[in-house]
Amino acid sequence: MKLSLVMPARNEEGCIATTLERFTDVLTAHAVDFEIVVVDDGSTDATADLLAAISARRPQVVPVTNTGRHGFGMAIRFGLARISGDAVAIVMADGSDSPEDLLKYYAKLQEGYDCVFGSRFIRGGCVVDYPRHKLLLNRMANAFIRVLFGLNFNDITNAFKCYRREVIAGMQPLISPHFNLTVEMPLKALVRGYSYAVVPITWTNRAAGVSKLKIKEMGSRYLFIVLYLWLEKHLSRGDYHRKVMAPADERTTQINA
Ligand SMILES: Nc1nc2c(ncn2[C@@H]2O[C@H](COP(=O)(O)OP(=O)(O)O)[C@@H](O)[C@H]2O)c(=O)[nH]1
Ligand SMILES: [Mg+2]
Repeated sequence: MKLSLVMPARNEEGCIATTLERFTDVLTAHAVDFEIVVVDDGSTDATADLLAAISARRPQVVPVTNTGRHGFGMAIRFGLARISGDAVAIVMADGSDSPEDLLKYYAKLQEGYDCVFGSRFIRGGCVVDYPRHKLLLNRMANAFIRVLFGLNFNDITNAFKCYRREVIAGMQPLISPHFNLTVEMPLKALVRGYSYAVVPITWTNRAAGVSKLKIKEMGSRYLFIVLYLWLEKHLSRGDYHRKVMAPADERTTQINA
């Protein structure tokens, strides 16, 4: 099974080389067939030059430039339309996510799950250096989502998750342009009936560069996407459920078109 990583990167000159080395080293050492689609959209620092140099040395690294509208969600969607793998993991460029955790995801996929989600907030998981105000908001948002959707899973808002290719096809059309895509993807997969496994993961705050998440601007957008999926779950009468969707092949062709 080939694994594609989609990695959004904006002004990550301080982190991108180390992140790519860590992932390529660990995945290569474990004989995983993989590619890393790195989506630069509008970096004004040396990110693009670094990506060109790294991909010349490491052929699994595939840099692409988002020529359309910018934004975290737009960049990931641009990358998703360009993967060649059987499954995809969304991975941050700032080094927050761990390649060892990705190996756990890969193992779970091989057990047959449609999606694999990590949690930083279950036994065995942890956060290192998580900003305090963000942690508080994160826990409140996740508690809200859990109650609204009746979930046991408690880390919907983290982007680092893994999906089979058919699930990405079944999620279309993705509509979030910003960080709210991190909530749209897993909630949509759940509402549309795909299976998932949960594994404990570690998250480490970036060692260089600055966070681009602006919580004030994002609050209403997160709420919008949560309520949209709540409406789909309760009012759409299963119209978008995996069982009534077109065959996966057809949908994959559509997103690649
Ligand atoms: N392509 C792209 N990547 C972005 C954008 N905003 C953030 N990122 C990337 O998304 C990841 C997470 O962003 P980050 O600023 O670390 O957010 P935080 O960890 O939530 O504070 C990093 O890899 C960023 O480079 C964007 O507008 N476009
Ligand atoms: Mg970060």
